[in-house]
Amino acid sequence: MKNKQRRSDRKMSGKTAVSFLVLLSLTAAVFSFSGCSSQSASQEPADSGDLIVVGFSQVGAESDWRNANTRSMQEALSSENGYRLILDDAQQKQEKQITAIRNFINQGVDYIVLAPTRETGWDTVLTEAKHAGIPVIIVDRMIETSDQDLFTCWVGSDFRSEGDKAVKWLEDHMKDTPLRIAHLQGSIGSSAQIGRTSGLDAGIGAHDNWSLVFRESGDFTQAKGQEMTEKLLSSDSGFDVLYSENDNMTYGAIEALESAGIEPGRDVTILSFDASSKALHLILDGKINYDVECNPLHGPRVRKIIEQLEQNETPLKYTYVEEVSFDSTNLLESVIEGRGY
Ligand code: GYE
Repeated sequence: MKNKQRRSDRKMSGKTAVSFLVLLSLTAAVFSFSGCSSQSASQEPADSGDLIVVGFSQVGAESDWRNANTRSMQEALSSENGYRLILDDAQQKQEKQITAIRNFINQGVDYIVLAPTRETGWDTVLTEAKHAGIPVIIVDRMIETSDQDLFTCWVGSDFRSEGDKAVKWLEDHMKDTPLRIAHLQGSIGSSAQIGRTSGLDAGIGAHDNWSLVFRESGDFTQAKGQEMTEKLLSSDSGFDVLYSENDNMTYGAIEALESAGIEPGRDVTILSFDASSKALHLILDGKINYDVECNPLHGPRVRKIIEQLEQNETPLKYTYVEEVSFDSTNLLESVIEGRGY
């Protein structure tokens, strides 16, 4: 088995490299202090005995969804479960992810897991990983590449179908009403943004009496969601619906609306994505009308894929997670309690 072999090779070469590194880092410590946490991707060789070493390049910490996703990976790929997880937080920057992947390659990790900030621009670095013989598992968002062999498999959500669900809910609940729609987009170029935006665009294209009155990116953060909603409120556009591509931007939008004396969920129909427990409480409070679930708990799914690869089995190339959605008619307290994010 390729990766088991890699682990034993690493164990041997790691011993030499580690003593060299101890010397090197002692010298370096005299001159500098990097402030890096032990979990970040450094140049240190991955000497972890029999543990399976996984380098995880995470998008950032921009949302509750993202933090739940990070926790899920940490729990599933823990040392008790036989893993050493090297987590790198890219602070929503693709360049940082590319550097992290190169560091993982230099460290000789067994697997690379990538949650990509955006869809395009991965071919060069993934070719490097391929040449190093390191399997790459893509998680959450998708990448766009002409060479499907640059990654082993992908697990995540169908973002276009999430957008379609929100549009369908609007059709069902606001029937023939003319709708002025304000749109908060996620991080531009990410699959989550592309899919959710294309669902809305298709909906607008299919209804003569729906119009898009505002569109800005809130980068999936609460602060920017609030800022962009304030911008919307200071413009002249009236709006009936706010289509917000994640819950954190929605929380920011709700703050801005309430400060302006507008009742979210009543004066304006609010559609959101992720369905984290805080947002589900806001449905019960009547402030969010509809929330499309996007499940962040990918840790066990990634672990299962790695276990398959360790057994020389071939995991499915694409795994779409099943997801539901909620409004006040199907949401029960018990759903929120057992949620995990
Ligand atoms: O919806 C958002 C996060 O890629 C599905 O990224 C993920 C999105 C999620 O920041 O909250």
